[in-house]
Amino acid sequence: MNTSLFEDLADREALPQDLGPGITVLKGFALRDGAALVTALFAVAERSPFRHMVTPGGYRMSVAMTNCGPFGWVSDNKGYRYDSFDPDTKTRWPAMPEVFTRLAAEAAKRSGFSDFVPDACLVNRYQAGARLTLHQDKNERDFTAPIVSVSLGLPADFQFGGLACTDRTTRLRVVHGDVLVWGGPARLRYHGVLPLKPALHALTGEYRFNLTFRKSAST
Ligand code: MD3
Ligand code: FE
Repeated sequence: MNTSLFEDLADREALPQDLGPGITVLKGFALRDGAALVTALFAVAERSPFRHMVTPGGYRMSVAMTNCGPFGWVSDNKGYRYDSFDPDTKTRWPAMPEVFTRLAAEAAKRSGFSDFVPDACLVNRYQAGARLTLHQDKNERDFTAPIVSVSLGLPADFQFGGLACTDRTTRLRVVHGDVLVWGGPARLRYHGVLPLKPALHALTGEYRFNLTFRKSAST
C-alpha cells in the first residue's frame, strides 16, 4: 500500500492517462527482447551505417540515423521524406528483423491497434549531448496508423507537447526496454528528446538507441 501523498503524486507522473488520450506507455515491454533487438540493430547498421543527416535548413543533426524495412526516413537539402533506397549505399534499406516486426505489432495490439504492419523503422542513435528538438511526425501518408517507439540503452527524457508548437510541454523519463505507442488524437502531438546525459550501458555502451516503427505509405 502506498501511504505517502508525495509518492502518490510522484507515481502519477508515470501513468499513461496523464500523457493524454492516444498515448500508451508500456514500461519494460521490450526488456525480454532487449539483447536480441540490440544485436539485430547492429546487423542493420552494418549494412546501412549510421549517419548524421542534414536538415533542409542546412543543420547537421546531432542524432545519427539509419533505417530498415521497405521505406526509410531521410533528410537532406531537398527536404524530409521516405525513400526505399539508402542515399549513402544506393541500395534498398536492410529488411526489418523479425524480432522488430513482432515486437512492434505486439505493442500496438496491446495499445488497441490490432493490425499494425509498419513499413518503415527509423533507428536513432544518441550519444552524449545529442537531442531532438520539438517536432511533429507528419511525413507519413496515413495518420490513422500509430507510431511505436522502443528505447534501448541509456535513459533519456522525452518532451511531450500539444498539437501546437507553443503548447506547454511535460517530460517523461524512458529507460532501456520501454515502449511507447501513440496514435489517434496523440498522433500529431509535438515531441522531442532532451540532450542525452553521458553514461555507460551494459548492452549499448555510450549510446541510446530508439526504434520508431511507422506506416509511411497509405493502403
Ligand atoms: C509523439 N524519436 O524519430 S518518439 C523521431 O527517442 C522521434 O528518438 C524519438 O521522435 C526518439 O521522430 C522517439 C518520442 C515521442 C515522445 C512523445 C510523443 C513521440 C511522441 C508524444 C506524442 C506524440
Ligand atoms: Fe518524432
